[in-house]
Amino acid sequence: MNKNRLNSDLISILHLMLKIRMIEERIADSYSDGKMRCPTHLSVGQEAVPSVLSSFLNEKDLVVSTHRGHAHYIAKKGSIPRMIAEIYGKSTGCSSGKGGSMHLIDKSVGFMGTSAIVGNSIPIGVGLAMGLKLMGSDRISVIYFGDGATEEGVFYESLNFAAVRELPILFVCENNLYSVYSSLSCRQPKEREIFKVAQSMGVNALKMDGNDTIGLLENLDPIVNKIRTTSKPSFIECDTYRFREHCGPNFDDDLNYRNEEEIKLWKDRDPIHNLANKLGLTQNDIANIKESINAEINEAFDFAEKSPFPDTSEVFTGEFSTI
Ligand SMILES: Cc1ncc(C[n+]2csc(CCOP(=O)(O)OP(=O)(O)O)c2C)c(N)n1
Ligand SMILES: [Mg+2]
Repeated sequence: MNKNRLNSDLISILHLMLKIRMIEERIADSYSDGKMRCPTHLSVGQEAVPSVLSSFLNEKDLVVSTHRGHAHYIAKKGSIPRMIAEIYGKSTGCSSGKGGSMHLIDKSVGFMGTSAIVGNSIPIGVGLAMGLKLMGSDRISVIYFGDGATEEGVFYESLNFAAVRELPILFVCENNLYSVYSSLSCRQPKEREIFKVAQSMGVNALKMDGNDTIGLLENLDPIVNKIRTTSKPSFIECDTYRFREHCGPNFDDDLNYRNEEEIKLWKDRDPIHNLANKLGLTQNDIANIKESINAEINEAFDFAEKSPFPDTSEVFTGEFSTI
């Protein structure tokens, strides 16, 4: 990639990472107002992977995600006012106010949904890829999931099916080392690596530093290209870390399930600060970018606050199943 292209891509990625972080921090700051009545899982600290990946996806590519899906939704260009309205339970929300933070969908940009059931969106992303393949398109399906989801049976079935049917899928495992308060080291054999499980099942799989924006940008380009041209799946395991509590707007480090040294190590690896430093941006430059993003966030929250709640007549509409 030439240097100018690299720099302009990195500025856009920094902008997107900042936007995701600022939106989530505004959610955290406003949560105690009591107007967002759904559980919310923030991705603060984990912005790099979806932000970089967005450079290689277009509107027609399909994405599914998890309970921790705000960053994935925003990076796929899902409507921000409609996401905030969804978290406020308003009828203008992207799921008509009935899903909340863990059930985001914006089909107009190929964001096909998130789910509160760990591992549940993996087979949905595989089915979407099968549809794309049958249509003979070069679109791809991206499936985001956490390290905890790799402990679900459906993860193995889905990988096997994707490998044997040669489906155009990018499996993205965001390994933040924890499932709720349980560390990976007490849930999976210490010497086993997640990406090697995918490799052993016949899927092209690599491990990456999920906080190294430049490394991600260089590595993801050929991987996404390969999926489009060969229509075969690839798997990436990206190490990363959430800065806030598992679920909610606060910090849960007082519970001592993560030690101080580890938290500090990952805070030093903050993808936003590190990229801003590498690009030589001053505090003033960052303040200017933040100002433009703030206006957009204010509008989104204003839209959500002013929107109506769904009417009771809508209780049984738009659901997967009705009685
Ligand atoms: C099938 C199922 N089992 C358990 C839960 C409870 N649960 C909610 S989030 C979560 C952690 C999942 O960890 P991971 O996949 O690593 O995602 P992360 O929260 O770290 O982003 C668990 C166990 C659930 N929602 N669904
Ligand atoms: Mg995890």
